[in-house]
Amino acid sequence: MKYTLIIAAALALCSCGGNQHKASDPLADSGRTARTEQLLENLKALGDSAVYLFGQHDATVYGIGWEADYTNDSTVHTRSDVKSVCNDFPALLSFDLGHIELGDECNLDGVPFSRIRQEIFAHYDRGGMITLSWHLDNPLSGGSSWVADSLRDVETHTVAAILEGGEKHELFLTWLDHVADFLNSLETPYGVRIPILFRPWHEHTGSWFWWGQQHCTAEQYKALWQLTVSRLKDKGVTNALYAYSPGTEPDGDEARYLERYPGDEIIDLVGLDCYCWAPEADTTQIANYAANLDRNLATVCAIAKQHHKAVALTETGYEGIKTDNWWTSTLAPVLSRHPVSYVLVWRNAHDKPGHFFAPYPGHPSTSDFIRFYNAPQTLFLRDVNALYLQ
Ligand code: BMA
Repeated sequence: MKYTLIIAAALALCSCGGNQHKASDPLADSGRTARTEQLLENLKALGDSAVYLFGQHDATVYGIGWEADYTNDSTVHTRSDVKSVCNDFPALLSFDLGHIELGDECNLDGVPFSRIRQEIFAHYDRGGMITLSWHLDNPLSGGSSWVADSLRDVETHTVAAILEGGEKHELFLTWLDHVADFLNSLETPYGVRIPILFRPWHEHTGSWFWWGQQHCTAEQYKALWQLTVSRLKDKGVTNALYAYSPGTEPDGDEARYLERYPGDEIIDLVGLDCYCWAPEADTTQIANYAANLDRNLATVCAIAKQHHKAVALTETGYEGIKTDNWWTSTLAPVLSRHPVSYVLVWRNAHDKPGHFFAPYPGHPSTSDFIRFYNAPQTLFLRDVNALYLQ
């Protein structure tokens, strides 16, 4: 059944319909690589099918009770909590570029960028898909992505300061160039630039990040996107798709969802970040999450259709997964009503107790997660590999 649905989806996730291991990496008319455009087509096709990819942030670099040995290359892509539970990797891996702008060796969660690059190569070689977020620091205050109350006045001026004419514009261009260098460095030994879904400036409908709702105008936010995409393009980036992923603040309202939408010429995928934070299996809060997710996904999927965009649940999860059957009783039923291309859960932090979003061996939701894994609709890495074998 699972494979019938997969074949019905008729996809090859990152392949260009032929042998991906060839030296040439042709450009499409859009100026991006043909493989990057193909990834977009595949994501759209997934949206038209009943199946969706499962992904996790930082899945292969650490989990509950372990952290990869970053000094040992042979440990690349060998472990993840998801694999320990269901003997398969997520089809989609997500990593974060926060602190690449500073020229740091490691990202904000302590993962070396060199390791992230290796994980990306390994996952691509295995037929998986990669997305990158960017929790960058504040170029004006020197603080993090998160707004500090004591610096509120500065934070509120940051987007204006990095746009053209602003006092931090030149600095910010160098920050974008670090991102461009990283994306351009994702070239395989056989000359292929690995297609990436880049997802900066996320959850901007809330105000916890310095690019959030209360810290810039809609015009400034859109200009920030324009600047980002045009600078990366000028720097030769040909392997990036761009995802727009607000939080749930639009609350199902199309106009609010689109208030800061940078435009069809910039965005490839529309999404939504929506979390379940219920303490100790609070059934009312879990039901509220499901209703909230349902309402917001309906809007995002409608917008995707109108604008001919791919669509995904770009971040979700129940922190601590405090009910045993959350996967098949809460998440899957909502997803079955909305044609998303993927669902991504956030990280299993090794150094922040209780901050995890996928089960690990011994966690009470493992058997439910295995049911979710076996469901016909969910695609993990092996399912995606099966597509290559067609
Ligand atoms: C957040 C939390 C933080 C983390 C950040 C970037 O949602 O998980 O602990 O630093 O994402 O990964």
